[in-house]
Amino acid sequence: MLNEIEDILQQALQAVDAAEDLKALDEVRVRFTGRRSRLRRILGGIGDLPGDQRPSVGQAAGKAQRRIAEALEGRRLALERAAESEAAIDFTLPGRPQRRGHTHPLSATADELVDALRQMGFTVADGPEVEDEHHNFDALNTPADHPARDEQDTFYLTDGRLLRTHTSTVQIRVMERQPPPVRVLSVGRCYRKESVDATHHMVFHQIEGLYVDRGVSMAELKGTLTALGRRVLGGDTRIRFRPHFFPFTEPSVEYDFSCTLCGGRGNSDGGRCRVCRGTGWIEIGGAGMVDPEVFAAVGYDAEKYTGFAFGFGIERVAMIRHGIDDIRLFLESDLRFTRQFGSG
Ligand code: FA5
Repeated sequence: MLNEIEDILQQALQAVDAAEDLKALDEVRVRFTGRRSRLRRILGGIGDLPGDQRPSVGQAAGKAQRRIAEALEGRRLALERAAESEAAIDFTLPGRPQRRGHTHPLSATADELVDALRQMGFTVADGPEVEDEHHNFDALNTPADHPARDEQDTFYLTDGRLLRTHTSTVQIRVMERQPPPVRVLSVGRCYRKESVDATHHMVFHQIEGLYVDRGVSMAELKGTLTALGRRVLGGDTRIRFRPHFFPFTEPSVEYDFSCTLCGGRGNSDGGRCRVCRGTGWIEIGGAGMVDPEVFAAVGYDAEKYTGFAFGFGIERVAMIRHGIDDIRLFLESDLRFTRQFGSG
Protein backbone atom coordinates (compact mmCIF):
# COMPACT_ATOMS: atom_id res chain seq x y z
CA MET A 1 0.00 0.00 0.00
CA LEU A 2 2.90 2.33 0.65
CA ASN A 3 3.94 1.91 -2.99
CA GLU A 4 0.46 2.76 -4.15
CA ILE A 5 0.44 5.95 -2.06
CA GLU A 6 3.80 6.97 -3.57
CA ASP A 7 2.41 6.34 -7.08
CA ILE A 8 -0.66 8.46 -6.34
CA LEU A 9 1.56 11.27 -5.07
CA GLN A 10 3.79 11.26 -8.17
CA GLN A 11 0.81 11.18 -10.54
CA ALA A 12 -0.86 13.98 -8.65
CA LEU A 13 2.27 16.20 -8.73
CA GLN A 14 2.65 15.65 -12.47
CA ALA A 15 -0.99 16.45 -13.07
CA VAL A 16 -0.70 19.66 -11.00
CA ASP A 17 2.28 20.80 -13.06
CA ALA A 18 0.50 20.02 -16.30
CA ALA A 19 -2.67 21.95 -15.43
CA GLU A 20 -2.75 24.94 -17.75
CA ASP A 21 -5.58 26.90 -16.21
CA LEU A 22 -7.56 27.15 -12.98
CA LYS A 23 -10.34 24.91 -14.26
CA ALA A 24 -7.95 22.09 -15.15
CA LEU A 25 -6.29 22.55 -11.75
CA ASP A 26 -9.63 22.14 -9.95
CA GLU A 27 -10.25 18.90 -11.83
CA VAL A 28 -6.86 17.64 -10.65
CA ARG A 29 -7.77 18.58 -7.07
CA VAL A 30 -11.06 16.63 -7.23
CA ARG A 31 -9.42 13.65 -8.92
CA PHE A 32 -6.60 13.25 -6.37
CA THR A 33 -7.97 14.69 -3.13
CA GLY A 34 -11.79 14.75 -3.59
CA ARG A 35 -14.16 12.70 -1.44
CA ARG A 36 -14.22 9.81 -3.86
CA SER A 37 -10.46 9.83 -4.61
CA ARG A 38 -8.35 6.78 -3.91
CA LEU A 39 -6.26 8.69 -1.37
CA ARG A 40 -9.30 9.68 0.65
CA ARG A 41 -10.49 6.08 0.59
CA ILE A 42 -7.13 4.87 1.87
CA LEU A 43 -7.26 7.45 4.67
CA GLY A 44 -10.83 6.45 5.50
CA GLY A 45 -9.92 2.74 5.62
CA ILE A 46 -6.93 2.97 7.95
CA GLY A 47 -9.00 1.75 10.87
CA ASP A 48 -9.67 -1.52 9.04
CA LEU A 49 -5.98 -2.30 8.49
CA PRO A 50 -4.02 -4.73 10.63
CA GLY A 51 -2.64 -2.81 13.65
CA ASP A 52 1.04 -3.00 12.61
CA GLN A 53 0.34 -1.32 9.23
CA ARG A 54 -1.81 1.52 10.50
CA PRO A 55 0.90 3.97 11.61
CA SER A 56 3.04 3.72 8.46
CA VAL A 57 0.12 3.87 6.02
CA GLY A 58 -1.53 6.68 7.99
CA GLN A 59 1.67 8.76 7.99
CA ALA A 60 2.39 8.18 4.28
CA ALA A 61 -1.17 8.98 3.18
CA GLY A 62 -1.32 12.11 5.37
CA LYS A 63 2.02 13.33 4.03
CA ALA A 64 0.96 12.69 0.42
CA GLN A 65 -2.25 14.64 1.01
CA ARG A 66 -0.31 17.61 2.42
CA ARG A 67 2.20 17.64 -0.44
CA ILE A 68 -0.56 17.52 -3.04
CA ALA A 69 -2.38 20.37 -1.29
CA GLU A 70 0.82 22.49 -1.28
CA ALA A 71 1.46 21.77 -4.95
CA LEU A 72 -2.13 22.72 -5.82
CA GLU A 73 -1.81 26.00 -3.91
CA GLY A 74 1.53 26.90 -5.52
CA ARG A 75 0.22 26.19 -9.00
CA ARG A 76 -2.96 28.17 -8.31
CA LEU A 77 -0.96 31.27 -7.33
CA ALA A 78 1.28 30.97 -10.38
CA LEU A 79 -1.68 30.63 -12.75
CA GLU A 80 -3.45 33.59 -11.15
CA ARG A 81 -0.34 35.80 -11.40
CA ALA A 82 0.17 34.90 -15.04
CA ALA A 83 -3.47 35.68 -15.80
CA GLU A 84 -3.18 39.06 -14.03
CA SER A 85 -0.04 40.19 -15.84
CA GLU A 86 -1.44 39.18 -19.21
CA ALA A 87 -4.50 41.24 -18.51
CA ALA A 88 -2.29 44.22 -17.44
CA ILE A 89 -0.25 44.41 -20.66
CA ASP A 90 -1.65 46.93 -23.06
CA PHE A 91 0.20 46.36 -26.29
CA THR A 92 -1.10 49.57 -27.76
CA LEU A 93 0.77 51.78 -25.25
CA PRO A 94 3.90 53.54 -26.60
CA GLY A 95 7.21 51.99 -25.41
CA ARG A 96 9.43 53.56 -22.76
CA PRO A 97 12.45 55.18 -24.47
CA GLN A 98 15.77 53.67 -23.38
CA ARG A 99 18.50 56.24 -22.87
CA ARG A 100 21.71 55.32 -24.63
CA GLY A 101 24.96 56.05 -22.82
CA HIS A 102 27.64 58.10 -24.54
CA THR A 103 31.23 59.12 -24.11
CA HIS A 104 31.97 61.72 -21.40
CA PRO A 105 32.95 65.08 -22.96
CA LEU A 106 36.43 64.85 -21.42
CA SER A 107 37.02 61.36 -22.82
CA ALA A 108 35.71 62.45 -26.22
CA THR A 109 38.15 65.40 -26.28
CA ALA A 110 41.03 63.20 -25.11
CA ASP A 111 40.22 60.55 -27.75
CA GLU A 112 40.27 63.15 -30.48
CA LEU A 113 43.58 64.66 -29.31
CA VAL A 114 45.16 61.21 -29.01
CA ASP A 115 43.90 60.25 -32.48
CA ALA A 116 45.37 63.41 -33.99
CA LEU A 117 48.77 62.79 -32.37
CA ARG A 118 48.79 59.13 -33.37
CA GLN A 119 48.29 60.17 -36.97
CA MET A 120 51.43 62.29 -36.59
CA GLY A 121 53.40 59.21 -35.53
CA PHE A 122 53.14 59.38 -31.72
CA THR A 123 52.48 56.15 -29.85
CA VAL A 124 50.71 55.98 -26.50
CA ALA A 125 52.80 55.35 -23.37
CA ASP A 126 51.49 54.83 -19.88
CA GLY A 127 52.76 55.55 -16.37
CA PRO A 128 51.52 55.26 -12.78
CA GLU A 129 49.49 57.95 -11.02
CA VAL A 130 51.24 57.15 -7.73
CA GLU A 131 54.80 58.22 -8.51
CA ASP A 132 58.15 58.67 -6.82
CA GLU A 133 60.01 61.96 -6.46
CA HIS A 134 62.63 60.79 -8.95
CA HIS A 135 60.20 60.58 -11.91
CA ASN A 136 58.01 63.53 -10.93
CA PHE A 137 60.81 65.94 -9.98
CA ASP A 138 64.50 64.95 -9.80
CA ALA A 139 64.88 63.42 -13.27
CA LEU A 140 62.93 66.41 -14.61
CA ASN A 141 65.63 68.74 -13.30
CA THR A 142 63.37 69.99 -10.51
CA PRO A 143 65.59 70.14 -7.42
CA ALA A 144 64.49 69.52 -3.84
CA ASP A 145 64.27 73.25 -3.11
CA HIS A 146 61.96 73.97 -6.06
CA PRO A 147 58.62 75.48 -4.92
CA ALA A 148 56.60 72.82 -6.81
CA ARG A 149 57.94 70.24 -4.38
CA ASP A 150 56.40 72.01 -1.45
CA GLU A 151 53.85 70.05 0.55
CA GLN A 152 51.54 72.96 -0.13
CA ASP A 153 51.38 72.04 -3.79
CA THR A 154 51.75 68.28 -4.01
CA PHE A 155 49.89 65.38 -2.40
CA TYR A 156 52.50 63.21 -0.67
CA LEU A 157 51.79 59.70 0.57
CA THR A 158 53.06 58.61 3.96
CA ASP A 159 55.74 56.41 2.34
CA GLY A 160 57.34 59.38 0.53
CA ARG A 161 55.70 58.69 -2.82
CA LEU A 162 53.28 61.22 -4.30
CA LEU A 163 50.36 61.66 -6.68
CA ARG A 164 51.89 62.81 -9.97
CA THR A 165 51.49 66.51 -10.59
CA HIS A 166 51.89 66.23 -14.36
CA THR A 167 52.23 63.62 -17.12
CA SER A 168 55.86 64.63 -17.76
CA THR A 169 56.72 61.69 -15.49
CA VAL A 170 55.97 59.36 -18.39
CA GLN A 171 58.69 61.04 -20.53
CA ILE A 172 61.26 59.90 -18.01
CA ARG A 173 59.86 56.38 -17.72
CA VAL A 174 59.91 55.95 -21.52
CA MET A 175 63.43 57.36 -21.99
CA GLU A 176 64.74 55.19 -19.15
CA ARG A 177 63.57 52.07 -20.94
CA GLN A 178 64.33 52.77 -24.59
CA PRO A 179 67.02 54.53 -26.63
CA PRO A 180 66.17 57.32 -29.12
CA PRO A 181 64.34 57.89 -31.40
CA VAL A 182 61.27 58.35 -29.22
CA ARG A 183 57.90 59.76 -30.23
CA VAL A 184 55.36 59.14 -27.49
CA LEU A 185 52.30 60.70 -25.97
CA SER A 186 50.81 60.04 -22.57
CA VAL A 187 47.43 60.93 -21.27
CA GLY A 188 46.02 60.72 -17.79
CA ARG A 189 45.00 62.05 -14.44
CA CYS A 190 47.16 64.51 -12.48
CA TYR A 191 46.80 65.87 -8.96
CA ARG A 192 47.72 69.16 -7.34
CA LYS A 193 46.94 70.61 -3.96
CA GLU A 194 45.09 73.59 -5.42
CA SER A 195 42.27 75.66 -4.09
CA VAL A 196 39.50 74.68 -6.45
CA ASP A 197 37.93 77.40 -8.60
CA ALA A 198 36.30 77.69 -12.02
CA THR A 199 39.54 76.91 -13.88
CA HIS A 200 41.58 74.87 -11.36
CA HIS A 201 40.90 71.54 -9.77
CA MET A 202 42.82 69.17 -7.50
CA VAL A 203 42.24 66.41 -10.06
CA PHE A 204 42.59 67.11 -13.76
CA HIS A 205 43.90 65.47 -16.94
CA GLN A 206 46.88 66.23 -19.10
CA ILE A 207 48.25 65.11 -22.43
CA GLU A 208 51.99 65.10 -22.90
CA GLY A 209 54.01 64.68 -26.07
CA LEU A 210 57.72 63.89 -26.40
CA TYR A 211 59.79 63.64 -29.58
CA VAL A 212 63.53 62.91 -29.41
CA ASP A 213 65.77 62.21 -32.38
CA ARG A 214 68.76 63.69 -34.18
CA GLY A 215 68.05 67.26 -35.26
CA VAL A 216 64.58 67.75 -33.76
CA SER A 217 63.89 71.50 -33.72
CA MET A 218 61.61 74.08 -32.17
CA ALA A 219 60.06 74.60 -35.63
CA GLU A 220 58.81 71.00 -35.52
CA LEU A 221 57.34 71.64 -32.08
CA LYS A 222 55.46 74.62 -33.48
CA GLY A 223 54.32 72.64 -36.53
CA THR A 224 53.09 69.74 -34.41
CA LEU A 225 51.12 71.95 -32.03
CA THR A 226 49.65 74.00 -34.88
CA ALA A 227 48.44 70.83 -36.62
CA LEU A 228 46.96 69.61 -33.35
CA GLY A 229 45.15 72.91 -32.70
CA ARG A 230 43.74 73.02 -36.23
CA ARG A 231 42.50 69.49 -35.97
CA VAL A 232 40.71 69.99 -32.66
CA LEU A 233 39.70 73.64 -32.68
CA GLY A 234 39.30 74.38 -36.38
CA GLY A 235 41.30 74.86 -39.59
CA ASP A 236 42.04 78.57 -39.10
CA THR A 237 43.60 78.18 -35.65
CA ARG A 238 46.92 80.00 -35.21
CA ILE A 239 49.50 79.49 -32.48
CA ARG A 240 51.79 81.81 -30.58
CA PHE A 241 54.68 81.06 -28.23
CA ARG A 242 55.41 83.17 -25.15
CA PRO A 243 58.74 82.78 -23.30
CA HIS A 244 58.34 80.87 -20.05
CA PHE A 245 60.33 78.71 -17.64
CA PHE A 246 60.08 74.99 -16.96
CA PRO A 247 63.00 73.22 -15.23
CA PHE A 248 62.88 70.35 -17.74
CA THR A 249 62.89 72.33 -21.00
CA GLU A 250 65.23 74.99 -22.36
CA PRO A 251 64.12 77.17 -24.02
CA SER A 252 60.60 76.91 -22.60
CA VAL A 253 57.38 78.47 -23.81
CA GLU A 254 53.75 78.74 -23.00
CA TYR A 255 51.58 78.53 -26.10
CA ASP A 256 48.23 80.01 -26.95
CA PHE A 257 45.80 79.26 -29.75
CA SER A 258 43.87 82.00 -31.52
CA CYS A 259 40.42 82.37 -30.00
CA THR A 260 37.83 79.95 -31.35
CA LEU A 261 34.93 82.36 -30.81
CA CYS A 262 36.22 85.67 -32.20
CA GLY A 263 38.86 84.19 -34.55
CA GLY A 264 41.57 86.25 -32.82
CA ARG A 265 39.94 89.66 -33.29
CA GLY A 266 39.23 90.09 -29.59
CA ASN A 267 35.63 91.13 -30.07
CA SER A 268 32.46 89.28 -30.94
CA ASP A 269 28.76 90.17 -30.96
CA GLY A 270 29.76 93.84 -30.92
CA GLY A 271 31.59 93.62 -27.59
CA ARG A 272 34.67 92.21 -25.90
CA CYS A 273 34.96 88.45 -26.67
CA ARG A 274 33.92 86.48 -23.58
CA VAL A 275 36.09 83.42 -24.40
CA CYS A 276 39.46 85.19 -24.77
CA ARG A 277 38.39 88.29 -22.76
CA GLY A 278 39.37 90.50 -25.63
CA THR A 279 42.96 89.29 -26.05
CA GLY A 280 42.31 87.18 -29.16
CA TRP A 281 44.33 84.30 -27.67
CA ILE A 282 43.58 81.34 -25.41
CA GLU A 283 46.26 79.86 -23.14
CA ILE A 284 46.69 76.14 -23.71
CA GLY A 285 49.82 74.72 -22.07
CA GLY A 286 53.59 74.55 -21.75
CA ALA A 287 56.33 73.22 -24.02
CA GLY A 288 59.99 73.49 -24.92
CA MET A 289 63.16 71.72 -26.01
CA VAL A 290 64.16 68.92 -23.63
CA ASP A 291 66.80 70.23 -21.20
CA PRO A 292 70.23 68.49 -21.48
CA GLU A 293 69.99 67.83 -17.72
CA VAL A 294 66.95 65.62 -18.38
CA PHE A 295 68.87 63.72 -21.08
CA ALA A 296 71.71 63.23 -18.61
CA ALA A 297 69.28 61.82 -16.01
CA VAL A 298 68.08 59.13 -18.44
CA GLY A 299 71.47 58.44 -20.06
CA TYR A 300 70.81 60.05 -23.48
CA ASP A 301 73.67 61.79 -25.29
CA ALA A 302 72.69 65.47 -25.49
CA GLU A 303 75.41 66.09 -28.08
CA LYS A 304 73.74 63.69 -30.49
CA TYR A 305 70.05 64.15 -29.79
CA THR A 306 67.59 66.96 -29.32
CA GLY A 307 63.90 66.77 -28.55
CA PHE A 308 60.79 68.68 -27.80
CA ALA A 309 58.10 68.12 -25.18
CA PHE A 310 54.73 69.70 -24.62
CA GLY A 311 51.90 69.30 -22.15
CA PHE A 312 48.45 70.74 -21.66
CA GLY A 313 45.22 70.25 -19.75
CA ILE A 314 42.44 68.29 -21.43
CA GLU A 315 39.78 70.09 -19.38
CA ARG A 316 41.05 73.36 -20.79
CA VAL A 317 40.60 72.19 -24.40
CA ALA A 318 37.17 70.64 -23.68
CA MET A 319 36.04 73.88 -21.99
CA ILE A 320 37.05 75.95 -25.02
CA ARG A 321 35.42 73.58 -27.50
CA HIS A 322 32.11 73.37 -25.70
CA GLY A 323 31.96 76.83 -24.10
CA ILE A 324 32.02 75.39 -20.56
CA ASP A 325 32.84 78.02 -17.97
CA ASP A 326 33.45 75.91 -14.85
CA ILE A 327 35.94 73.02 -14.62
CA ARG A 328 34.12 71.56 -11.58
CA LEU A 329 31.27 70.41 -13.81
CA PHE A 330 33.47 67.66 -15.29
CA LEU A 331 33.87 65.87 -11.97
CA GLU A 332 30.42 66.26 -10.50
CA SER A 333 28.75 63.44 -12.46
CA ASP A 334 25.62 65.55 -12.80
CA LEU A 335 23.61 63.90 -15.57
CA ARG A 336 22.02 67.23 -16.52
CA PHE A 337 25.53 68.33 -17.55
CA THR A 338 26.86 65.14 -19.19
CA ARG A 339 23.64 64.43 -21.11
CA GLN A 340 24.14 67.62 -23.09
CA PHE A 341 27.07 66.06 -24.92
CA GLY A 342 25.41 62.96 -26.33
CA SER A 343 22.71 62.31 -28.83
CA GLY A 344 20.85 59.75 -26.64
C1 FA5 B 1 53.13 71.39 -16.78
O1 FA5 B 1 52.45 70.62 -16.09
C2 FA5 B 1 54.25 70.89 -17.62
N1 FA5 B 1 54.55 69.52 -17.27
C3 FA5 B 1 53.88 71.03 -19.09
C4 FA5 B 1 55.06 70.82 -19.97
C5 FA5 B 1 55.27 69.58 -20.55
C6 FA5 B 1 55.97 71.85 -20.19
C7 FA5 B 1 56.38 69.36 -21.35
C8 FA5 B 1 57.07 71.64 -20.99
C9 FA5 B 1 57.25 70.41 -21.57
P1 FA5 B 1 51.71 73.50 -16.19
O2 FA5 B 1 51.86 73.41 -14.73
O3 FA5 B 1 51.68 74.86 -16.79
O4 FA5 B 1 52.83 72.70 -16.94
O5 FA5 B 1 50.38 72.72 -16.60
C10 FA5 B 1 50.05 72.50 -17.96
C11 FA5 B 1 48.56 72.63 -18.17
O6 FA5 B 1 47.87 71.76 -17.29
C12 FA5 B 1 48.00 74.02 -17.82
O7 FA5 B 1 48.14 74.88 -18.92
C13 FA5 B 1 46.56 73.70 -17.54
O8 FA5 B 1 45.82 73.58 -18.76
C14 FA5 B 1 46.64 72.34 -16.91
N2 FA5 B 1 46.57 72.47 -15.45
C15 FA5 B 1 47.57 72.68 -14.57
N3 FA5 B 1 47.09 72.73 -13.30
C16 FA5 B 1 45.77 72.56 -13.39
C17 FA5 B 1 44.69 72.51 -12.43
N4 FA5 B 1 44.91 72.63 -11.12
N5 FA5 B 1 43.44 72.29 -12.87
C18 FA5 B 1 43.21 72.13 -14.20
N6 FA5 B 1 44.15 72.16 -15.15
C19 FA5 B 1 45.42 72.38 -14.75
